[in-house]
Amino acid sequence: MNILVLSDLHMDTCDKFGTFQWKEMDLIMQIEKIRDLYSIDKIIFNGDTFELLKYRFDEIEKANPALLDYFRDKDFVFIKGNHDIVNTFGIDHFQITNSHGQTIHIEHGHNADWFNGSKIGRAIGKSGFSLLKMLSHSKFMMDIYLRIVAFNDQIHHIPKKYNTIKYLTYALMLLKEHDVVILAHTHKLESHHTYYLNKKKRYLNCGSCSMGRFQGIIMNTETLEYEMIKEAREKLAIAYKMQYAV
Ligand SMILES: [Mn+2]
Repeated sequence: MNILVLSDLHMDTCDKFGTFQWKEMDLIMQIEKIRDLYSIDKIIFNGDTFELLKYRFDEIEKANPALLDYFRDKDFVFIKGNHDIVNTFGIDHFQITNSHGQTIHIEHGHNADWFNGSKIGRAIGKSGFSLLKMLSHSKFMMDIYLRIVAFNDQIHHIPKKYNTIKYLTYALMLLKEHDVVILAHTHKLESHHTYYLNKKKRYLNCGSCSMGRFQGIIMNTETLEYEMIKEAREKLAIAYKMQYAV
């Protein structure tokens, strides 16, 4: 089976504060192109598909109706990330065992963070998210919350992608049990190989499809051979211009 793992689309309403920066039909065509080219059997969205910490789901849906339809029609797998945890659909992780008994473990990776990965952090996060869930029923309260998040975003943070060792450490722990671990969350494409008890281990990070980029991992689940896709938005724009003469 060939799988395509994509993540961190951070789908939003495509306003000036958003980081999705995809025209929905362009993204659908890009996914379909890869699906045909590599004979993909399953497409796995490894978390943060939706930017639900800044936008309401119905707002995102209204701005991207074709993409939401596309997601519903096809046999896609959705894994939860920290930005779409308030969403009701999506699973915590996804595992595949091939005919050799090798396992591929796919999860978003935010459990490596203190906030999401420790008992206290999780408790705070859990109550925060249940509060958010309650708020999301009230448009008025949600609007206030979204304004606070937008303000908080302007305060400088070191992005996760500049400190990825934490996630590599977390992946190494998972690799004691699994042959392949695919995380996301850092927005950095990565691949590392190592050996444990005479078995080859692979940690991959599928990068991000936000900001109009197209990054991901294609893997043959039997041979564990993989390819990393990295297409810059400029290159994609040129390809579309040539293909559709726009
Ligand atoms: Mn994330």
